[in-house]
Amino acid sequence: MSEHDNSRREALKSGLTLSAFAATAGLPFWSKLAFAAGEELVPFTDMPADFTAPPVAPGAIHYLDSRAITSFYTPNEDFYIIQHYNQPTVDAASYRLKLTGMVDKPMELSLADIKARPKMEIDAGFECGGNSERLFQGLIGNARWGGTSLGALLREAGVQSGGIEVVFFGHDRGPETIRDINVEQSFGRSMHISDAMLDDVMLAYEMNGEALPLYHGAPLRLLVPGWYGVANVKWLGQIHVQDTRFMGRFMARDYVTLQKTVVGGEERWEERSVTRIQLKSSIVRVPKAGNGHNVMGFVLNDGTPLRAVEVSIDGGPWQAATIDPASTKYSWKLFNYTWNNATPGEHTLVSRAVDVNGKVQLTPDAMPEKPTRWENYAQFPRKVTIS
Ligand SMILES: Nc1nc2c(c(=O)[nH]1)N[C@H]1C(S)=C(S)[C@@H](COP(=O)(O)O)O[C@H]1N2
Ligand SMILES: [Mo]
Repeated sequence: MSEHDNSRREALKSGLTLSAFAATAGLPFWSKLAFAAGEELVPFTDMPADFTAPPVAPGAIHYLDSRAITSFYTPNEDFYIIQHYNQPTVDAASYRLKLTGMVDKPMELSLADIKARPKMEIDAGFECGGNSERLFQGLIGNARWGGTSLGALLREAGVQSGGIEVVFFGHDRGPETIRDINVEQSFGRSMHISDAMLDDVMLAYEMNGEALPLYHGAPLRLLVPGWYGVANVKWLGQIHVQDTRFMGRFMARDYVTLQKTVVGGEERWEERSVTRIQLKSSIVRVPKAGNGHNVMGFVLNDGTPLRAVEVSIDGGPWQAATIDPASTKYSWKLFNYTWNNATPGEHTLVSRAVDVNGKVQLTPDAMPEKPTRWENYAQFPRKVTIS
């Protein structure tokens, strides 16, 4: 089976519609377009001239320069990095994953035990829940993750009745002040048991075919495809099943979206933990292509199949963009729109994603009132100058 057949099959599996395929047939893959030799990028005039991504450094966060996205898989060296405490070095040889709480069979698994379990691999892209226009969407990446099923492990351990919440603790720790009380706290996130049991949730020890790098949670992290990055607990040390909601910082205080909404006919300020990725696309690069231009970007969401990605130039009609056929259910979807006859001067370019349920990525004006900095999924108009 050729590589093309393979990616086509993957994409069909992911539910990309056949018409999206018909549209891409015979066109070069997005990634090949992006790699065109001697490619010249049109400058974004909405971006500071000196905008650069910082080099990866120990203990620091890292974001990428979204103009430089040229491959379906983000190289491990450039994948964004966020941690709220330290970056613990966990010795792989003595590593043990503890499974505790409301299970019939508590466990302690070595890395070898985990690797001996059936292996699964998934392409998944995600962004930090705080990713935004400020960093030109640089807190983002897409990788092939290798690991083993969380649900299968939980089933083997036997979750007891009443066990409704699965909590994931990392090895990283830091000081927290909670109502004037100082404690040293571990990074922790949780999921409802029904989400934790979903087929695609995995304990990942590989990233793009390499051992999981230190900065991304070596030797083991949780990977929840279709969810914001915060769900993917790095340096995973303990999984705990309990019968109450977990109220740690990253579930109950931080990464909580505050949004004005109507609850049973009453207007309320809803406080909601950041979970599934909201439907979002963004233009990130505009290279010259022969006599025309390519308008390139990405789509992320929770894995719901897409109906279309569209681009509008200077407020004109929405035009269908081509989706990279290498895309899979949970990967990011890179897209390209071929822009012909661009006239010299400044132009406004914007993309929007539409899913199979007819959900359309919102304009900034149509976004719900949402004063926190989480979940920035509005359409992002970009400005370029054609010389
Ligand atoms: N243990 C641990 N896991 C963590 C975090 C953390 O601070 N500690 N940060 C989370 C957040 S907020 C994000 S966005 C992702 C980033 O994953 P990456 O650094 O591999 O891109 O990791 C998540 N997992
Ligand atoms: Mo994050």
